Amino acid sequence: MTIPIKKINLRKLKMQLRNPFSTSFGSMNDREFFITEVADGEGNYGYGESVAFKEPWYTEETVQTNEHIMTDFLINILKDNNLTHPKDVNKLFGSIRRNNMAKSALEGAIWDLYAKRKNISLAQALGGTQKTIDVGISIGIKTSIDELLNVIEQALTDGYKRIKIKVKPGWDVNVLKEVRQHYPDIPLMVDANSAYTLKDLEHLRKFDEYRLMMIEQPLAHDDIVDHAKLQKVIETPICLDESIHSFDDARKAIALGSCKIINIKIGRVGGLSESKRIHDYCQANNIAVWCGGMLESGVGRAHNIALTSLPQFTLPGDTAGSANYWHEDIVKPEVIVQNGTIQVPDKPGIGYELNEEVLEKYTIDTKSFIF
Ligand code: OSB
Ligand code: MG
Repeated sequence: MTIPIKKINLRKLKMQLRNPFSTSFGSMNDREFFITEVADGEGNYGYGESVAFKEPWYTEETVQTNEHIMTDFLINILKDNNLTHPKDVNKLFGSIRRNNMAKSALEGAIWDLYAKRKNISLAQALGGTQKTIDVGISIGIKTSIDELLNVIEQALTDGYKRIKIKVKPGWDVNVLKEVRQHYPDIPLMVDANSAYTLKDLEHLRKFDEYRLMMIEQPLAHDDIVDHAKLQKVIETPICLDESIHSFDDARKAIALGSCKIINIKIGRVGGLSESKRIHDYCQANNIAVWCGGMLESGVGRAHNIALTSLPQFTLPGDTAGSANYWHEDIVKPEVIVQNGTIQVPDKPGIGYELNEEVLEKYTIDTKSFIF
């Protein structure tokens, strides 16, 4: 049965973060993004979220390129097609190179619509099995180690199952030493967002002493060769984030031994279908996966939760609760973390309602496409 697409709304939002978020590449105070809404003309609405930042420092995509690619290319492609299953959207978008976050924003809304039309949860539509998911928290670079220790203390009190701290040259082993002095046994990992090169190899070996669950993306954003060299000489498992944009990227990285763990971000790999393909391959090849985050609103967060219900998501992800990011979230109920876990919703689709009042408050632009 075809999925009728009668109307697409692109709603641009701007929301202030509760706390600035700093990484090795820069700092963010607010988020701009699109909520995509796909209507079937029969009373069902599917929702997605674009996750690119304003600046192209995580990947090359931006809020503006997302808008350009969706409005000038992807929506036209959807206009002319009779889709029967959301797994076919990525193939349909195949004539457009990369721009995975733009693709994912629309594909995600179609997955939600598909699940709602079938009256099943998005998790169920994807083949998810876990009823609750374990989550950790990603803590940005702070102005002092004391400040970082306070944030870690709060995160542990809140029950998060693992602590990820961002590192960069000058804010790494010195910080780890203090953190381990205070918390010798907590599940701890670091994310470098490509801040090092193989010239830092001896320095990176020093991380081994701190018994980290993993080191995320230590080397270049587009590398899998140097990471393989590094993994041979360090104990700490390497997790790739920025380097993985597709199933084939994952397959090649695993073949080379560039990582032992993969951070799957739905937007970075072009959608839920590609995320699931990577998941299935990792499951068959004994590579642990977890779900990364892009400081999403509740809609993107709901997609992350549904994906994480798949069985190979055995490590806690970065899907922290709404309150970690926002004064108020655009979904009802907000995403709640209890004892470091989130309940996977069993309502149809993403399983969260849009909070129209909050949505309206943060909307700065809306464009409609009627088919
Ligand atoms: O590398 O995972 C990353 C945030 C912005 C850009 C890149 C990353 C991150 C995070 C935060 O680590 C994840 C989140 O809490 O959503
Ligand atoms: Mg990362």
